[in-house]
Amino acid sequence: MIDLTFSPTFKAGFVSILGKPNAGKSTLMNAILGEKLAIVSHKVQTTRHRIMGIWNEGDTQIVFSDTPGIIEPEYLMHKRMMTQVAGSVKDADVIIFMFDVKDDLKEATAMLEALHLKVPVIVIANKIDTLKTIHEEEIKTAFAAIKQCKSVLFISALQKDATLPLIKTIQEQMPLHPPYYNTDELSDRPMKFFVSEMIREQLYLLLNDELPYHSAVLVEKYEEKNTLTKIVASIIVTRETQKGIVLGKGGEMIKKIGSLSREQIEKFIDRKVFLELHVKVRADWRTKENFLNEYGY
Ligand SMILES: Nc1nc2c(ncn2[C@@H]2O[C@H](COP(=O)(O)OP(=O)(O)OP(=O)(O)O)[C@@H](O)[C@H]2O)c(=O)[nH]1
Ligand SMILES: [Mg+2]
Repeated sequence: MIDLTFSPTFKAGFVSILGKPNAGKSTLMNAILGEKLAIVSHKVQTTRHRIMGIWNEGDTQIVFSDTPGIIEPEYLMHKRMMTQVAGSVKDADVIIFMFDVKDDLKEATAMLEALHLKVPVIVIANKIDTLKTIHEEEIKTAFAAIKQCKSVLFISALQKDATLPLIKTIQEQMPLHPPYYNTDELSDRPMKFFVSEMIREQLYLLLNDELPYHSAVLVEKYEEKNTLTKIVASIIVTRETQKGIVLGKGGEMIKKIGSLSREQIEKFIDRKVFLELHVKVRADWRTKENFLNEYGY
């Protein structure tokens, strides 16, 4: 139910965060919301879904969408990821275009231009903590040449305070509109989704090379018991050899994945969790409609 007691001066709108993989989009959304909604890793293509994070304060509601990094799709799952990006662009009142300040500037402006955006764009040069000198004027001039570009901000998404000027800039662009979601809601996604993401995050953090890219997580059971929440989930991989790696010697790896995921889930839901993990092999799940549908892509 939407709260209808909002004032006529209420502002609300959708803001999509776009950019290359690993730019820091999920880190930024988490910093803005002060809550870890989106998983983060040092690897590219961590985010696979559009995840809404709802920012409420006073007479403003900003519905952020974290999105998968923009890539040239190589298989069906990638195509579905890019469909999520396109959907978030269609809804947006404002776009945040984020790039790593170490990235090639020409490539970054070319990517933004290729998106042919119709709404105001706020450009964020992220990870300023990683460079000694930043050529701010050169970057500003390059983006000023793009019509929709309203401003360029230089931040480090790792620092929470960094998001304050951004919020102010977005607020100026928000249209008068009643809230889209209840003002106490934080996301559009159900708990099961966050649970599967928190397990997937551990795969990105603990497993090397290709494995995270061949994996999906499916929550099979989510039951609230009296004193704890019981969760049964499956880690899906594409080959038997990968199953062996996920299990590890004597089951060491799956134990580690399980206990680290459980810690994260307990922190998130503020309850004790019993987590049971299984590993399943589904060859080519990333290219098969039925599996992608089943796994939420
Ligand atoms: N040094 C530094 N690292 C950052 C900053 N912002 C993000 N990172 C790191 O960059 C890596 C990628 O961050 P993510 O937030 O997962 O990036 P993303 O754009 O969501 O990536 P995809 O989901 O793959 O598209 C992580 O290791 C972050 O900790 C920053 O301002 N400074
Ligand atoms: Mg991400």
